[in-house]
Amino acid sequence: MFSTQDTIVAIATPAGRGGIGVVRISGPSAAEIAHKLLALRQPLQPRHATFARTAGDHVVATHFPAPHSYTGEDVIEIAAHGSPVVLRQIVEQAIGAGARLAEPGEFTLRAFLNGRIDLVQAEAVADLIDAVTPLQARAAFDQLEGTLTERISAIDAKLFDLTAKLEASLDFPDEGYHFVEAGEAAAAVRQIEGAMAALLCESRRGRLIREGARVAIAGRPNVGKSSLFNALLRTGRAIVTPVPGTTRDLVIETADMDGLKLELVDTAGVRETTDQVESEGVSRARQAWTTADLVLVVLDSSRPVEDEDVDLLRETAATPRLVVANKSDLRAAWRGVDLDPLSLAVSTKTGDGIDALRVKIRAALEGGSRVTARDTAAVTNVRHAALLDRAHAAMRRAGDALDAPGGPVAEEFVLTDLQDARAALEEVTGKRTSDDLLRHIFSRFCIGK
Ligand SMILES: Nc1nc2c(ncn2[C@@H]2O[C@H](COP(=O)(O)OP(=O)(O)OP(=O)(O)O)[C@@H](O)[C@H]2O)c(=O)[nH]1
Ligand SMILES: [Mg+2]
Repeated sequence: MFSTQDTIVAIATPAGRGGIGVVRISGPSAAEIAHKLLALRQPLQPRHATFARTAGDHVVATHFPAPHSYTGEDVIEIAAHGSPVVLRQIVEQAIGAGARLAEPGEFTLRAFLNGRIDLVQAEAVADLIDAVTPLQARAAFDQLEGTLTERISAIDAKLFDLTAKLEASLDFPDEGYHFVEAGEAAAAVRQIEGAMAALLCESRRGRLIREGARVAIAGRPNVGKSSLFNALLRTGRAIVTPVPGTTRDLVIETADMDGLKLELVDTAGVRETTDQVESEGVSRARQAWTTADLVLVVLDSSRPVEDEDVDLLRETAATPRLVVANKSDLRAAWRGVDLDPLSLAVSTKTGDGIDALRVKIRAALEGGSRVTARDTAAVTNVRHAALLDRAHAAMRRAGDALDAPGGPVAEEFVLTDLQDARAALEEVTGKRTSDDLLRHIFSRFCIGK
């Protein structure tokens, strides 16, 4: 279904005006099409920038001959002035000369189909483009470099070795476990299972890097939720007034907290109300807490604790949360209140405790495993995590079968599980794929990539 026989063209730079804009042509007729378009007297020199003219602009064209190009095919890149009109004209002329408009991600798809990169690397390209924090970009770049692929290949190599020995044993049905002892096989299975578990363990951290976390702010009216939201974002994004019930809708902003992408959600203060608008706001607030990775429960320490505060603490007790006692610049009205040990005093007015709160937020989200810029070769992608999970479960079944109390079960059964594990690993790197999967993965790319 995915043909690489034709030549594709697209604008590779973002939509809109810019200093320069690049049109990329890839495929067997790329050079020929460029020739017609640029009215060249001589062929373009490989990897040399050549000044040329199209019908409507002065351009610089570069030829990357196959296989040493992004797609592994003949590629011509034409850098023109960054005018959408001019760039569109060049694309139209290329189409007139025999090219076809590229689908989203088709250049990268071709790089994959031509064996330039594997599926993990192709997905990393999209992640790199979508990265909003330096840490996300770093994790994606590591995957693009093939670090994750290497770790998976190392596991797969051991699995292959074991599978081969067990398969060979099948040819000697009477003896059983001819080329590898059952005990030895069990040890190998456990070792592979351990390596997979280690990768999976990092996937929570990886997901945090890639997808970021949602942090919702909860509390009664006027405790300073919007003030805290603004303080954490260092902006005046949400409206703050002395009037209880100021915030009525969810206010959502993305923040970069030391490289961690946070989606911060300010919510309406919870209270019993007959106001239709406010009551809708309160129900949205509750919904936001339940879908958040972490809830910041804000209390006002300058006012005595009331039943409603206790209710709120009880309501959020089961969700991962941090209790924030705001307005520490005012005289404290609390005495002997039994608060969550994780609670923290802050003042959004003076900025007191805000940095300490940031540290606590990160620690709470990371759940013990520090997310650092080093060693980011983690599993960041849900697709990869799901497949590794499947492989891991299959290895556990194989291990249990080998360690069965009545003696190891026959090789055939163990082999089924090992093959299942291998199939899952091969789906991660794309050795095994389907058109549907590829279509799904590449549909998230932009055109021209
Ligand atoms: N002294 C003092 N006042 C604060 C502090 N934080 C917020 N305030 C004040 O408390 C009032 C309410 O602040 P908001 O941030 O609007 O409170 P909120 O929880 O978002 O209120 P609703 O949106 O009505 O639920 C405003 O007058 C703020 O200036 C603080 O740390 N110290
Ligand atoms: Mg508010």
